[in-house]
Amino acid sequence: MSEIDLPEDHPRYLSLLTRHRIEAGVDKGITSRQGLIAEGRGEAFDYLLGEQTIESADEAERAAAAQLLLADQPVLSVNGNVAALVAEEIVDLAAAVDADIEINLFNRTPERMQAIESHLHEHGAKDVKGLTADGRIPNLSHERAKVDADGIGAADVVVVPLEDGDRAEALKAMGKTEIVIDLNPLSRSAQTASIPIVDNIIRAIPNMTAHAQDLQSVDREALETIVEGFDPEAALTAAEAAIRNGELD
Ligand code: PTJ
Repeated sequence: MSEIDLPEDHPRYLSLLTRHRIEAGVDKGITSRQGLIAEGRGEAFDYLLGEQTIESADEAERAAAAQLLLADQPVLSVNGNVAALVAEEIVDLAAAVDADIEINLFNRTPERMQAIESHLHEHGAKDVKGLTADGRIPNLSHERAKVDADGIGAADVVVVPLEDGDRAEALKAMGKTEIVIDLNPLSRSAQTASIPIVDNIIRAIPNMTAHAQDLQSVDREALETIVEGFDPEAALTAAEAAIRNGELD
């Protein structure tokens, strides 16, 4: 038995664990109520994918790990859904690729920023960025424009999970390489990404960490070959085909 009082081999385990974590996130002041709606939308796509990491997503996760290992200053961006779902897993990925963790919220309030910072600390994070907010993403009018100048502001590679596309577009315009995690292959952020990962974040982040650990001792040239060999268009097409044509049991 585990966090949700269900055996891990139960067929609905991951889906129920996800719901439980999101609900707990709302209770703890981490996740916004809109986050519940976002989770529902994600679940529908995941259901159509068979609640599994499809081959093209695994390839994207490997390319993302290689890209993060190549980066000078990678940052993992965390919102209220990400913090609730994968706090510990984000800390592990940050350690595996030597990345910073930065909180960036659509519904930004000091209370939620503090609650998420504490939650990440409870799950092992040492330094959490985002609260200084001394930088701005140009041409973005809402709260998501607020970044740390030495965090997302200075990053060359940013992991952008679970959000709609205007910040993704603005970050791209700043010349940053984006890795997007989103179960909707048609979302603007997935379409904007250099590496779109169409997978549930609850599976994607641990798999990226596992790939990063496998690739730890690989030389730069081989890492570059993995990144260059990745085709974002093909990954999105494969994900959309899996969703549209998936055979449900
Ligand atoms: O915490 P805040 O204030 O920054 O707000 C965060 C939310 C998620 C509420 C905000 O970013 C939002 O409204 O996002 P959207 O526009 O609903 O987009 C969320 C995207 O993430 C949708 O395309 C969903 O399909 C997708 N998604 C939801 N849950 C998951 C997911 N993708 C991967 N894994 C999930 N578990």
